[in-house]
Amino acid sequence: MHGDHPDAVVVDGEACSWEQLTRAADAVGVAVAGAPALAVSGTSTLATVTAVVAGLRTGVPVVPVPADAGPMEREHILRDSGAAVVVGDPAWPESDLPRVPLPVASDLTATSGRGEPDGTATALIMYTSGTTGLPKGVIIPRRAIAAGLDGLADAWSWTPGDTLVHGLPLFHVHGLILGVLGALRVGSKLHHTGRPTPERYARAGGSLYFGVPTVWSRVASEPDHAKRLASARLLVSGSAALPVPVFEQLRALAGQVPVERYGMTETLITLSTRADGERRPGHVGVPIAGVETRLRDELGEPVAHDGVTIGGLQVRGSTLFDGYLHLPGTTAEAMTDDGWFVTGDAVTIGPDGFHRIVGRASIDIIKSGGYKVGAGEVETALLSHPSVDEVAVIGVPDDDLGERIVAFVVGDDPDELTLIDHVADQLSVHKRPREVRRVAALPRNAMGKVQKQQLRD
Ligand code: MLC
Ligand code: AMP
Repeated sequence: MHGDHPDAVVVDGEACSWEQLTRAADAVGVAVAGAPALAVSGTSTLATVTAVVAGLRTGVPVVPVPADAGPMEREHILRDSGAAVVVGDPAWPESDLPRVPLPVASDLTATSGRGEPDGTATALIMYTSGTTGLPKGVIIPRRAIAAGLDGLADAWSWTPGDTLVHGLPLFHVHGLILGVLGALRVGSKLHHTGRPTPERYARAGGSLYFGVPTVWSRVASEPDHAKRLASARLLVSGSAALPVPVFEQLRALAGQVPVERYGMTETLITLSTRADGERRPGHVGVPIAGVETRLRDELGEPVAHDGVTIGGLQVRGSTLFDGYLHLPGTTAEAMTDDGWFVTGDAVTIGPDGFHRIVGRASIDIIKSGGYKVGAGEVETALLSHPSVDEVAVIGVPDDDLGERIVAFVVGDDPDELTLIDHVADQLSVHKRPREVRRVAALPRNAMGKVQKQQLRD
């Protein structure tokens, strides 16, 4: 392969060239070809990258399972997705799916000549939380990934000359699609740091860095490490709002004005400030190529693009998903009659086209450390404990995490640690409440609906 490097892909200390990755993936491809979908535990390892590339090259949809998922959440994902094979050998006692342990002995001749599927084929089924119920499978086609990554390469002047550095989980859009498939599509080197600590970011010596705001806030709070990012070309933040003070600290310490971009699992990344344009604190810039946006009020009427009036953001374009798996009704509800996706985010658009994310329409969607958590999911998990009679879960502002999960519980002497562990027994580790507060009663309105805003206040 022209221009290959022995360390083209480095994940938590393990390195390989693109050719080695391709060979390893094609060996897996032989074992999984024809499966309706493959599941992989999204650990931050080269094995995960290999499994994902195998699925893409073979045309088998990939289901990345959160590496820290509790048994109940994992079982739901495995069952709902229809995955018929697991690549790797994770400790999933409840699953009897056949396994393809890695590495597989390479046999390139068996795969040569097979073409990759076209853009309409499903690349990934990624699970995302809603306000209630279990996470939904988001069907992401190959064409959305290609369009989204090409749009970002254009916005960020991302080239094969870059070395991308990040330490984000390999089971969400940010770490996996942007952070792995982006580097592979552009042909830039990838250095995944394992845990995204300020020290590892400082030592990596890359040109392009990705992080969620929690990562950037931790970097900014360690000035010696932050200063070493001065040699980078571009720092990119996304998945939650980057606090303006963190934006300013990065500018002061690293001499870097971060680029902020916005997206969703369903739409991939749709808005960004540009490497060659203005980077304004608190703003996520303009649509990437192939994406259009508009604002609507609750009645579906247009909202002025005056930089002040807040409306519900709707998007359309080439980066959108193909629907929620097995949920045509939910998919239809998420779209307008004229084909726009309703994001649920409250936004202003300025006369200059700059977007500002003001908040979310629903109090029941929490973003903690960049992870999306549905309040209903955590409430259901807590209600299954015998000492809990009633519960309300909210996100409260947190300097480090953006929001932290707090549960208000009415019940028979519930023990805080027991309840937190009870959630972790079912859901992902990061869906655990940080705090459980015992209350005599939940505030309710005349209709009996819990007044979560009052709890937050
Ligand atoms: C956490 N811990 C708890 C706890 N919650 N312990 C007890 N009770 C609780 N309720 C533990 C953790 O397991 C960890 O333990 C320790 O406390 C510190 O946890 P933390 O504060 O969460 O920090 P950390 O583990 O370092 O994680 C921070 C982070 C992580 C930023 C690295 O949140 C992260 O990777 N976020 C990225 C999420 C992401 O990729 N989102 C993208 C979604 S896609 P221990 O033992 O492990 O130290 C998307 C679209 C888009 O949004 O636009 O990109
Ligand atoms: P997810 O479903 O995990 O993909 O999360 C998508 C949500 O993350 C969006 O609907 C936004 O609420 C939030 N989000 C992503 N990027 C940003 C950003 N730059 N600023 C504010 N919120 C963001």
